Amino acid sequence: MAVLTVLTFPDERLRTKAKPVNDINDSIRTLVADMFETMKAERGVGLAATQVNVHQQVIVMDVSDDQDTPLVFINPKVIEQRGTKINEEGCLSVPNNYAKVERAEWIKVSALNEHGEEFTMEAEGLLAVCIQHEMDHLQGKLFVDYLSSLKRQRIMKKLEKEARIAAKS
Ligand code: K1U
Ligand code: ZN
Repeated sequence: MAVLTVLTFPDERLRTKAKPVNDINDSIRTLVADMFETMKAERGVGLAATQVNVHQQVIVMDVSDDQDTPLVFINPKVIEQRGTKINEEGCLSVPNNYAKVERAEWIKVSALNEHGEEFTMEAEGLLAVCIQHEMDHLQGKLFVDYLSSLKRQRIMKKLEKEARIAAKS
């Protein structure tokens, strides 16, 4: 297993639309294992393949308190949704920045797991937020896109400055 590099906003590769996976094979299962390793190393609760520069519709997640409930969503689709709720969000691709985002409060998702089996899942709370956030990544969308242009520019300048400082040291 390997810890992969997570792309950071405003990297244009984060804007790539992921393609559906048409063959769930060992290379997809290796990607899934590496994504879990990366998510844990970065102390996240979710990760989309887009964030590690792989443009296929693969998401890993574990929102459980004990980090013992891994979830894999391949080619996910929201098939029902209800209500709206505003929640604080973070993102491993927008490090150390948090903002309030409005999303559906309850969703029903269908997807394939790493064995190619179809499942549906109902979600609310952090799980629902995280699924919607990760599905946005697969469409090339980031939580900062829900903010005002001024707030997004501020975050972008701050992260670009941090990247310049890191490159010098
Ligand atoms: O970068 C990512 O897509 C992962 C992201 C998922 C997410 C969590 C919560 C709200 C929206 C999106 C994170 O893991 S953010 C960091 C985190 O570990 C965390 C955030 C909120 C609650 C618990 C953990
Ligand atoms: Zn994210």
